[in-house]
Amino acid sequence: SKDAASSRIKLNQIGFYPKSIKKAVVLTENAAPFTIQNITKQIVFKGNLKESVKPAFSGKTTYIADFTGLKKTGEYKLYIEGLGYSYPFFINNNVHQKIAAGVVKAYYFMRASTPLPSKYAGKWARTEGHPDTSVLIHPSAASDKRPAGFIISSPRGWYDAGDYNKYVVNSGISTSTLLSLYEDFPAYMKTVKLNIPESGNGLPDLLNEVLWNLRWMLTMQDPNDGGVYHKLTNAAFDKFEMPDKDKTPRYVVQKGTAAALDFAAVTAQAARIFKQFPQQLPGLADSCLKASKSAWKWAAEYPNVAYRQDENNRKFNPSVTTGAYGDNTFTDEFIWAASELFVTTHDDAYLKHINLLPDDRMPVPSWAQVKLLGYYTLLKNEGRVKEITDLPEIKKRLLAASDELINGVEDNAWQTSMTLSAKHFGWGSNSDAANEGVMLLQAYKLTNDKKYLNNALADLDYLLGRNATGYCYVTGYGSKTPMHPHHRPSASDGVVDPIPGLLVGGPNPGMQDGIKVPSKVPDEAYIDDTRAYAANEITINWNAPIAYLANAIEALQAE
Ligand code: 9MR
Repeated sequence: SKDAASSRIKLNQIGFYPKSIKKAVVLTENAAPFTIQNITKQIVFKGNLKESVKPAFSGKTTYIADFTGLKKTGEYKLYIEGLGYSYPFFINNNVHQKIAAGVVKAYYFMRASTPLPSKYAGKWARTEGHPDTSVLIHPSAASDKRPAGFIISSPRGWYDAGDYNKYVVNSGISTSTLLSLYEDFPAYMKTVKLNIPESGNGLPDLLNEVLWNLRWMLTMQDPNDGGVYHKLTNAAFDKFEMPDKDKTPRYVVQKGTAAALDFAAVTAQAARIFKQFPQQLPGLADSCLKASKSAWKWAAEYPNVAYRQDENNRKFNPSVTTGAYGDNTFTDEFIWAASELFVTTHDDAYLKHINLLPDDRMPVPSWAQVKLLGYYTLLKNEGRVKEITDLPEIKKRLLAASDELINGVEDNAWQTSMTLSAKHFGWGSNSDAANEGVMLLQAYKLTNDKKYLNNALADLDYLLGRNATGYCYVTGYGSKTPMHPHHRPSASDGVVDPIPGLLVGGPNPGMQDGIKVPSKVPDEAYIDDTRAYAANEITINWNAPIAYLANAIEALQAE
């Protein structure tokens, strides 16, 4: 129809807050006039496109439609003569509330070891997969007390991604980011209802969901020495089938320093949060802290044990070919775990031998780069940890890195931190966009400077449609949304719609999966294809930062 949405008008397909900056980006040839129309096609706002100073990575010039001046709540479309209408969007005070809850609810759908009844899962109801009550010690993990073939129970947890394995390292940043969301915005997160089996038990639902994974993580520690197994996995990735169909043996593999420290960080953080709920969870905080301390002790004794899958596969049977999450540098993990343990215990022994400023790099967090998670924790407890002499320098560096992240954003084709550098477009680029937003929110919390909040919101706008492909990258939300994520249940359940609330990896010109993307331009290198795991998979560590970003922005809007 003549009202069909123009693929050349890109905007956040969910919407905008009355008082927030509102921009669409248009691929066109001139600074034409535009209007915003309500559902009865009345014009409520008029403006002119403005040519962006810098072109997009593709070389194309973009045009910005700024309608910040429109503050009236309602449902609208943007219209440009000759191009047509945009997708519809809303302006209202809690415009991201639904999607923000949805990206947290997504974790429920990732639960291992439990059926998902339709009462909570709707049309995506499924039977239980992977009880994991009978897991084998892999030869790479054999010890005197737990020889190869010894059986442990390690149920619960979230499936990592499109696959059905459970990895401690990746669980670390994911679980912690969700815990931080609660820790930083408790009042708002107490209001977020997820309709999960534990709802109504007196705990905030976000924490109920986190507990599903935390309880699994606790079983990944060997009580005999405090060491933590790197992952619980099938020997090989299984077929595209529903989780209950997989009956192949499950193993826990070699212990490692990264797993121990990420585990120590999460359990230390969990200890101080769950301490607030002694009635509902008697003893849990103490168990977490005990587990954290013994994992820390193990890591101090074995400070340099990398998980090297290829090496193990030359030595042990069966070989294990699932995700490696191999990381060989542990400086950042030590900083993170020490920071969490210090803030929880106030025992300065943890920081004593740690150089908090080993280099001047400020990498946006990812599963392998967790230094800033430690910095965030120290900075948000600034008042309580004054004795840390490096703290002013850490704060200075975080603000400088945030400024650097948004330097030149006004001239940028898409007006976001994400699109300022092609370097941001690797495997899981969408999680970098979200983590950039999270970092900007830390800067905002430290300074109250609106430029950080506005740019965090721009990163959310990017993820929800204001980008080169025009996708709202969260399944089940927006008008143009991924239908074929690389996700076994979504592809095997016979339901047309994928499991909702999942952030796909996003543009990645690397094509490590061998699936040709329509364009190798960094921010266009995306395809909505089930096979494309390097661009269209979903994972718990990519959903966590968008969960933080979307909910934090809702919380800050309400303040
Ligand atoms: O997200 C991980 C990415 O940073 C790595 O480059 C990639 C290759 O090692 O692996 C990604 O993690 C995958 C994991 O190994 C297995 N589950 C799916 C994850 C997302 O693709």
